[in-house]
Amino acid sequence: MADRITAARVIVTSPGQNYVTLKLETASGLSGIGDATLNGRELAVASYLEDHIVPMLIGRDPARIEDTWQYLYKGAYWRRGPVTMTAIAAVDVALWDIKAKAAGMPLYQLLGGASREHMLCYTHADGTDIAHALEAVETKRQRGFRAIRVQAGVPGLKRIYGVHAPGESHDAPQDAPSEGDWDTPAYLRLAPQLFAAVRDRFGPELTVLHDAHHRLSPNEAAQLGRSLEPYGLFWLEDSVPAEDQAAWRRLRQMTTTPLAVGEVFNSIWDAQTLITERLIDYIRSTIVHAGGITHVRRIADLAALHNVRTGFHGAADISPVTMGAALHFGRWVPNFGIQEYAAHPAQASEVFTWDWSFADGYLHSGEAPGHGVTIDETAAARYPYKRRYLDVNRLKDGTMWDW
Ligand code: CS2
Ligand code: MG
Repeated sequence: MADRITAARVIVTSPGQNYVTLKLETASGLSGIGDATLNGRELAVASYLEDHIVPMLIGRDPARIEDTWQYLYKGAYWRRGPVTMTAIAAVDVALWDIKAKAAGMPLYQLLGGASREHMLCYTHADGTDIAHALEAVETKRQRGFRAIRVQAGVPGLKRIYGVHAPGESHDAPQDAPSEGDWDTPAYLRLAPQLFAAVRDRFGPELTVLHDAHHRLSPNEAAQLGRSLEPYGLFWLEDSVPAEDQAAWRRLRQMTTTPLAVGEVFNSIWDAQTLITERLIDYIRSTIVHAGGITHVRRIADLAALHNVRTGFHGAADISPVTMGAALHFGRWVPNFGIQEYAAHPAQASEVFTWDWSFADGYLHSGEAPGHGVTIDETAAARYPYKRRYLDVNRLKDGTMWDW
């Protein structure tokens, strides 16, 4: 007799970072979890799940992953969007977790088995200036990382993107976003100096990456890409706004620096032109924000046909649950490129347990049945939700800019 879903709970917790997790339980005693974290808009997804999806899940056969995906996607009528696709992803990943546990297999076996034993990952090295960025690179190298994203503060600006000012709390509740400032010409002068210094100190073999966070025009991004060509970046990420496909077309003609984009995408339709016209080298859409394993598998297959590789988003707001799912996916996906890995806050390990691990520059999926990540609901309750926002950014004259 088919199993059925008997319980579905949304767990919102903030162990140093807000995480939303969906837990499903079945009549046969299995359980699975999926990540539903949308940084800065967490409660919208929690409500979408609790108020609209959970009632539909009770009684469904957990084995019918594809049908459930189509039911939630087509059934909503209002397709796509980050809230919808993150909610669908949470259900999808929890169902894959259950299916793999029912089979007694690590999840990557259900996807088609291992294409590799471990996944190359990159982490972040940020410095308030070039000298501090080089120190940060050295620290990360000593921890075993072989690939490092390097960002440095731009002279005259308050902060490096995504990095809070000294003394500013990372997890105090907020009623409004922090504000940063931005100066494109100053940034375009700094970036080649930064990577010249990185190559000078660490030599040609270190794998280096850089993220421009959607702040440039095509022409500015082309100047940046060209000025970085001598330093052989693994990729230049999010140089122009992700949704401006014509901008990518122009940029692609103007630089040979490899290009990555997609952390803000939530469906294959966001990436279709970029992939099929081969305007990018790496697609960063990840499981939690792009409809789960069921949908990201379609994106990865389209990418494989067009010689585009994966490079999934893995900042600290990508919960340990998505990291587990991404590493099982990465174990299988033939066109794997790299996995981002910025460590989670220390308290996250009180709430989640995970079977994946890092050693010597690589991430390992683990061999536990399912995706190998669990949540302790009692520990989660000790860390109540705190309203937090992603930063916003303004030009020096006050104009709202991309962050
Ligand atoms: C960044 C992230 O990791 C990255 O590449 O762009 O820091 C991103 O800004 C956050 O994860 C957004 O939640
Ligand atoms: Mg990024």
